[in-house]
Amino acid sequence: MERLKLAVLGAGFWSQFQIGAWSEIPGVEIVALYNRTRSKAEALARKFHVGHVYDDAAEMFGNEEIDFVDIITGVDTHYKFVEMAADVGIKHIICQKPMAADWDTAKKLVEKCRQAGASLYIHENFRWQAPLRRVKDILDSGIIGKPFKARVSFLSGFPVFDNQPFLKELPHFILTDMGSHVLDICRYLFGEAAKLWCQCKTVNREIRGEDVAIVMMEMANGMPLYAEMSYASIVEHDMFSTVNLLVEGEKGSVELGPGRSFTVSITTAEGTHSEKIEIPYYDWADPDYIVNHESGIHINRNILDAIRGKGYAENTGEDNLETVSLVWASYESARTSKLINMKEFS
Ligand code: 89V
Repeated sequence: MERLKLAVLGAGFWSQFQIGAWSEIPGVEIVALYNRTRSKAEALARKFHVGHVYDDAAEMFGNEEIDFVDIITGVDTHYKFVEMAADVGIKHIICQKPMAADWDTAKKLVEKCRQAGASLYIHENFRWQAPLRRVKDILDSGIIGKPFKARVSFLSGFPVFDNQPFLKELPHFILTDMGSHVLDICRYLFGEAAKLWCQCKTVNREIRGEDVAIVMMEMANGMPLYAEMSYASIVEHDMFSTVNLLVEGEKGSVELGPGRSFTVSITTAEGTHSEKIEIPYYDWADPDYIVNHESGIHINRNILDAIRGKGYAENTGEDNLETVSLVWASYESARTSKLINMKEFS
């Protein structure tokens, strides 16, 4: 199989896990690594045997033969690097979530790739977590019947700011960081939302943005869905870095949790059946984030297959824009205390 040439932009906290995930997939060669601070790129390149290192992205694009890029830089630089890649004619561009720091830039970014004829993929990995794939299979199997309500929760007190200090400075934190994941999971499992209402709070006074949000949705099929997310929770079963959920259907229910037990339970009139989803160990992954880091392998494989023309990518820029619209509609609702009709949100 011909190996596709990948250039990675960014050598911060998240890059080591994304590169680790690429290292598990045959058919990819990371030819170059760019980072603003060269020494960080050099250290990561040594660890993963990447041949060329740059601290000038334009120089990298000029020198290297590249089939696709993976942009894992700070959110404020996503547009700049996506644009740069599209302008040099790269046809497959992966960008870390959230794709942009605000709604207008997100729309501009998707439009830029559309005009350039480049396929944009957003690295929205949570929906690829193995326990969530299992829940989706169970829902699709019909065993619990038609779902009539659901709750999706992320409640954690994990010191996320220790590893990613920039999260403390974000003017909008919980919905851009975790909401991107939680709301995308809601879409993955239950389709699009028709209406939503949101309330946000800041509990931790050391951070700039909010760290708690609840989003009440009416899905397009009429089902009510309660989504909650918090980095201020002191709870018995911390959920970092996955979600817990309960879906009730006409013939039973399915539950994921408690906490990070990766246990999926199906309850019907016959009783409850529980199964624990085993997550393999990888030496490049952080055990605290294991289910999250492992999901990177699945999303990367899905994107790679799409690049090779085998199947379709789930996380395209256009698809992810729907998730981003829920994030910003939630902030709008929290700001105005109003119910948002998604058809009117643009
Ligand atoms: O996956 C992420 O977006 C991370 C974390 C789950 C740690 O909040 O920022």
